[in-house]
Amino acid sequence: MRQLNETKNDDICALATPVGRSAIAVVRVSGPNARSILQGLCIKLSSEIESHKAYLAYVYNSQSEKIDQALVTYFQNEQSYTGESSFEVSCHGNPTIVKKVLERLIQLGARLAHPGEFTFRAFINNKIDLIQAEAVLSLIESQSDEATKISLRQLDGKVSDLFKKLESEMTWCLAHIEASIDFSTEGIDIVNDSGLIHKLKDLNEELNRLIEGFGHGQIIKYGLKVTLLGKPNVGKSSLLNTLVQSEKAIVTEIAGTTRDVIEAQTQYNGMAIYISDTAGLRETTDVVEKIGVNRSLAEIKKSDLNLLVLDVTEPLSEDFKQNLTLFKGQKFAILCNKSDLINADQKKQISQELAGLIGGVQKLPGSLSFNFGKQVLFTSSIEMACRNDVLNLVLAQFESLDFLDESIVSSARQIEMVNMAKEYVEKSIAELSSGLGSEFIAQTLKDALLAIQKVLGHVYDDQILDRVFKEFCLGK
Ligand SMILES: Nc1nc2c(ncn2[C@@H]2O[C@H](COP(=O)(O)OP(=O)(O)OP(=O)(O)O)[C@@H](O)[C@H]2O)c(=O)[nH]1
Ligand SMILES: [Mg+2]
Repeated sequence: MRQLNETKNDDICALATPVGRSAIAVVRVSGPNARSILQGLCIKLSSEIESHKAYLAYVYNSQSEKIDQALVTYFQNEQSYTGESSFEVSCHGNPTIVKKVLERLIQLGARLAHPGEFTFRAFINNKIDLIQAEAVLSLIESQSDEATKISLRQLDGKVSDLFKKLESEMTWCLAHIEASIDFSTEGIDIVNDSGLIHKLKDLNEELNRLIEGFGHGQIIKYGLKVTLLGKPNVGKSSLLNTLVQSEKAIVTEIAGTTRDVIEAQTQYNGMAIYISDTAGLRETTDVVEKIGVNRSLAEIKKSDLNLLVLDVTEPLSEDFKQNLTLFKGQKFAILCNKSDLINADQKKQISQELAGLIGGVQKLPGSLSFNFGKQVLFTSSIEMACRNDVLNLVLAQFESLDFLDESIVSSARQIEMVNMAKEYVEKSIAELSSGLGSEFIAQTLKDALLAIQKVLGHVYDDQILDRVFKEFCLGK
């Protein structure tokens, strides 16, 4: 990225559309001499061209021969994507035409741009901050409607506003701590430590919210992973097939049919949901089945949600209690399957029994929190309503995902910095509470502030720029 920084006064050009044949290909040019390069490319174009207006013009080579007829749009300084003088040529999407246009632009003094260089210039010229630069990339790469919405919110500056607020509040706290070091500072009312602690705790809460939101953002971006677990023969594979509407897994009345983890995907309410069917959990001496059971257990930790499946025609066993403890610290729900085989009274009886067992498990130290109404569902894999009922239950465990108007951080770089800021804010709260010297607390807070400034790109170095821009495609 040092290279981009050192050559930021070059005129750059690139094809902005995919390589190959297409109706139209767009070539972009940006740099201090963009206007004169445009005049050199389209020699018949009036020198009076206005910014943001499309002109139909011929594009010429160095021998003044026509290369193509194209639509050209000029963007003057500061009113362009890059923040510098630039233009776009929409020519016919023939690779030989594109090649000739680029050759001509290079003759006229431009050079081929590096990947992400246009967005880099937008950043350097303060058109966007680093959050927005990353949003450009994630918007191009979004794979679902919901993921696109997150990227758009980042691009339009909502997330940046939040970070700017954090930056200004941290600066305020820092100013007050520094003021108490230097008593001669005038014009600042020194707040007491408890006032500062209160403010820092609010900041910490906001950082925590961002960290939690990151988890949700990842789910929206990459889909939700759900695993079906339970004893053999309870109907896990039947449920998988019903949920993904395809005969993915083998179903038989023999206990121990599924040996491997079988994954299939479905879409529901705009969300991608990946469902894993697993080998039934039981003690076994069968070598292959044993491996399968271990794989089932390994899936638990990888899942966003575990669904423990029961067969309602079988008595609730000790196994159930044990299986429930496997989900410590994780989201889970219970499917009481084969409910087509029992009547309403039996359902009621099972519910009561289940509530008692769960109550027992919850009394254990460090136990699971459980909402009976929200986390237990009677299912029948052979009934029509099954798919919707189960998938609604799944999404209900992620209700906060509906808060899409919230600002979500979705890049690994950003969340690393947020975690770092949180660590320092917590440290500064502890330091303030223990009455440590203001000089030390000021240093801790400066580190927190630096982390937030790096997210926005208000402070940056080559390493940060490299991380943000190296993933970009050519022409962006
Ligand atoms: N009546 C009824 N039968 C079901 C239901 N779900 C599954 N079954 C039957 O139960 C048997 C076992 O179903 P599977 O889906 O293979 O069960 P599993 O939990 O995957 O079993 P393993 O792979 O052995 O762990 C099959 O005969 C299914 O047809 C249900 O909701 N109602
Ligand atoms: Mg199975």
